[in-house]
Amino acid sequence: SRNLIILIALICSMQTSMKAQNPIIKDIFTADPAPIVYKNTVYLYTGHDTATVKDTNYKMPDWHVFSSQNMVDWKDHGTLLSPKTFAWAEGDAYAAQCIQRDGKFYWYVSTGHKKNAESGGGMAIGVAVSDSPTGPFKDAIGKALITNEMTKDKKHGWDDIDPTVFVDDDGQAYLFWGNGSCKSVKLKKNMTELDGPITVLDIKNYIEGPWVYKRKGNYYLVYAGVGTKPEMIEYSMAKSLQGPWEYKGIIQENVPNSFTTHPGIVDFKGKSYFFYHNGTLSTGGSYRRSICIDYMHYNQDGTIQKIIQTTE
Ligand code: FUB
Repeated sequence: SRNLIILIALICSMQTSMKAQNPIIKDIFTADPAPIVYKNTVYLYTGHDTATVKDTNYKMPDWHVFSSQNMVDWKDHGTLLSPKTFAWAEGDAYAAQCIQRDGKFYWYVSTGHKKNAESGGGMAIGVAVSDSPTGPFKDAIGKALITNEMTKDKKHGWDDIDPTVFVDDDGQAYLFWGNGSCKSVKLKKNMTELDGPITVLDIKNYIEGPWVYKRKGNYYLVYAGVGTKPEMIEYSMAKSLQGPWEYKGIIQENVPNSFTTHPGIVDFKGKSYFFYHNGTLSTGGSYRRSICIDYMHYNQDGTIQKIIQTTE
């Protein structure tokens, strides 16, 4: 029976060591998670906070990619993209998302636009492309895909941030983005040209950070919402991407020690995972954020159960 006790203790300790600890990345500060699954591996595209504890604004010089086969061990592939990749860009590397289509990886990013003939500045959306999820990535079109000038509901110079791209079952691709309001436009099959007018969606409590996907016939728009300040993760559902979008409530309450949060969602090996960021790493904060993961569960009617933040 002593051997049995030792065996049980061994199994328990193995299970504990298989659990990821939140935040999942501890050696640098990461924000704005955007996961995809490709060939049995999760690739996680992130922003990178480098502000000091005294800074009162973002310092985000580049984007990183991490990968994992078990959601526990994450390999850092390093800095695979920065605003310097785009000749027209300058400033910070805000939220981004990479998706795969027809063997190519398109990494949509929000960053500052230089003042030039194409834009008077402000935040813009660009797209980089690669044959591999870990690069090398290059500017796909040599100019911004969305500039501040192209969107009519200009609330401020940085409303064109936080791109998310979704390809529907019929092959039509859509770009969603925006701070203050959620905007949408169709993309051509080449993923690098707009294919129609920009529309503004009517989404309750929307602030920023949209994440769009489809599951069992329902479209989901998950976003950082107003909740009570700081931000919470809220969501709306629709039967068509053209709407109407029905507000469904809060998925996750505001996160510790950060006034922003940002959703990223994937299904992997039969489970649904919810990625977000908070400020819980020691010396962390609103400009020194860290990515976390928790399980996500759906109800029979497709609505999402509230996610309790864990440290494991
Ligand atoms: O990381 C910079 C900005 O903060 C992102 O673009 C927003 O979504 C918020 O997380």
